[in-house]
Amino acid sequence: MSDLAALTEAIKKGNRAEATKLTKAAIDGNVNPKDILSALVTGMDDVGVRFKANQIFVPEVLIAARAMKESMALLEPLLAKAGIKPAFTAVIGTVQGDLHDIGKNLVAMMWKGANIQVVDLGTNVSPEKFVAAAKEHNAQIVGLSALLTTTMPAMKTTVEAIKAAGLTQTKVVIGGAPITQEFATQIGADGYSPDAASAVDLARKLCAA
Ligand code: B1M
Repeated sequence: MSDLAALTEAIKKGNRAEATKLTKAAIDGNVNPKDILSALVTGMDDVGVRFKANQIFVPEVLIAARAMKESMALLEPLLAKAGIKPAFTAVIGTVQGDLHDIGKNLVAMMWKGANIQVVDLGTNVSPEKFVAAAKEHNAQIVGLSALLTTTMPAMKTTVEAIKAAGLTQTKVVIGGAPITQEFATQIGADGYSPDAASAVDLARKLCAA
């Protein structure tokens, strides 16, 4: 017997033991992998909504993301076998000169939770490395994070490098404590997101277009 509603609840609560148990039960019960994935994503979507509304905070998001990750590890072989692919691919990193990665990691986790394939380049990432990874992985979206006012110019350089490389279909989204929509517009980024949950909405919006 499988219970997808309970699986969604387990993700919402970040109960990884329950989430993996229910994922295994669903797999053993031959539930369509797509439906299992949908139950997991619904749980993470709810986490995103509550995080945006300041009803929960970073630790709860990390705990839910860990439950999601462990369930996904069980599900991934089945998804691959069934030919179910992630919605799209994103490359993410903290820009050159900047070593802050907590916010960037949150965005990466939320994107993964939304069934987006994420290539995480880490911190202190040069514009050239972003371009090379976007090309290599055929990324629909590139996410740049910066926490320092002194590294904000590296976002501009990276946006310019992506455009100069001819990656006109690749959307660039930016975020981080000192970043604003005004700055995003000024440097020609395709979008700005104030938090990790909104970054999911933004990626879905930009990549559905
Ligand atoms: Co640093 N640091 N730090 N730091 N640090 C800040 C950012 C600072 C504001 C502290 C202060 O002075 N009050 C200040 C920056 C000042 C400025 O530029 N205006 C600062 C400084 C000055 C520095 C150093 C220069 C200090 C020094 O050495 N003299 C140095 C720089 C090192 C470097 O990067 N080259 C430095 C170092 C460090 C540590 C290594 C000690 C550590 C980082 C550890 C790590 O990341 N692994 C650290 C930390 C922890 C902080 C604070 C305290 C917390 C940052 C954080 O993780 N917040 C920070 C002060 C503060 O913010 N209160 C500070 C939690 C995280 C969840 O939030 O990253 O904003 P945040 O992410 C949010 C949103 O911004 C958004 O989503 C997340 C939430 O949902 N978001 C995105 C982030 N990226 C996004 C990308 C998106 C979309 C949304 O799309 C792609």
